[in-house]
Amino acid sequence: ISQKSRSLTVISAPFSGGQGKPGVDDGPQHLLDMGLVEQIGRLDWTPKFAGHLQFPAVKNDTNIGHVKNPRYVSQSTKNIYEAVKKASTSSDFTLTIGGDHSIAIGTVAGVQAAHPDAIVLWIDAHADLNTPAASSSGNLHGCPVAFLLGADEPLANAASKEEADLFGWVPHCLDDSQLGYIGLRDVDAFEKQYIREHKIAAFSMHHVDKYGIASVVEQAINKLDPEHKRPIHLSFDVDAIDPVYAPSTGTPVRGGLTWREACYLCEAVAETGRLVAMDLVECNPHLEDAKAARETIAMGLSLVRCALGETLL
Ligand code: HAR
Ligand code: MN
Ligand code: MN
Ligand code: MN
Repeated sequence: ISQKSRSLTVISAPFSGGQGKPGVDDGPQHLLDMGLVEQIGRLDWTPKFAGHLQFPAVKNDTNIGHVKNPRYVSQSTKNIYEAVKKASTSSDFTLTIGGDHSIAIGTVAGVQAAHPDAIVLWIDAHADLNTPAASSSGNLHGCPVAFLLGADEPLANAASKEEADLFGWVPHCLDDSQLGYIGLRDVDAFEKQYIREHKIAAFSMHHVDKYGIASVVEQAINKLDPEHKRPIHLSFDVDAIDPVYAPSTGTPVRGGLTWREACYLCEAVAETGRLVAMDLVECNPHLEDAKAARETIAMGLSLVRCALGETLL
């Protein structure tokens, strides 16, 4: 199927409040500086850069229980939700560049608003499925999937009902059967139990070793969408990739996808012709040295190009 001149909106979400390391908010600018929009324009897409979303600071954003930056994350991801909903309704493809993975609270909910039947492929070393109560770190980038599935409870130890319901606006838009993981290798006990009990399609690095990446992508898509007709949202956390290739990220875990496995995954999804949205998150150019940062950003750019069909003949 020709993808000639399909419209694509690039949304920048320079947000770092879902975790503790500054610099991940500078990921979008580095991706843009290294040529993101020009590279997309050379493929069969017409990109439009929608600008950097703004995330006004929240005063007195004290922890609720052990949950960090709760008001800031709620408000910012709501902005992202509105922007992604608008873009997904009006253009063929929405690319959101982060930022930490908490931004996916907004991107997934926004894409689901336009494409309620879309399946979500969550490519990550982590499951990001902790409820705020189950999270041991209190970092909300470890929680987006719990909000989207509706596994979350009102926040414990809140001073008021309004505060307890800070994430009550997040639509429970994902069904267990709409979500598939690839690349997992650092999953908390609560998350493992949830994945088992809810029979979520989850392919860890063990499965990538055992079956190979081509089979894993095929198995994941077959399980979520046996009739091969549903739109696909790819939420790609760069820490799914081995730190050898993507070192500048906040929570690196050894034993990840190789450069080619990561690109292959994106190519295979592109090949379906049904990809409608992609997130690229957790590139932190302020971590490691300048060379490592450049390599990480270059990896991210390759993923985007592969997902947009660059290597398909
Ligand atoms: N599971 C851990 C937590 O909840 C670590 C999460 C790290 N998350 C990301 N995004 N880097 O995938 O804190
Ligand atoms: Mn993640
Ligand atoms: Mn991760
Ligand atoms: Mn909820």
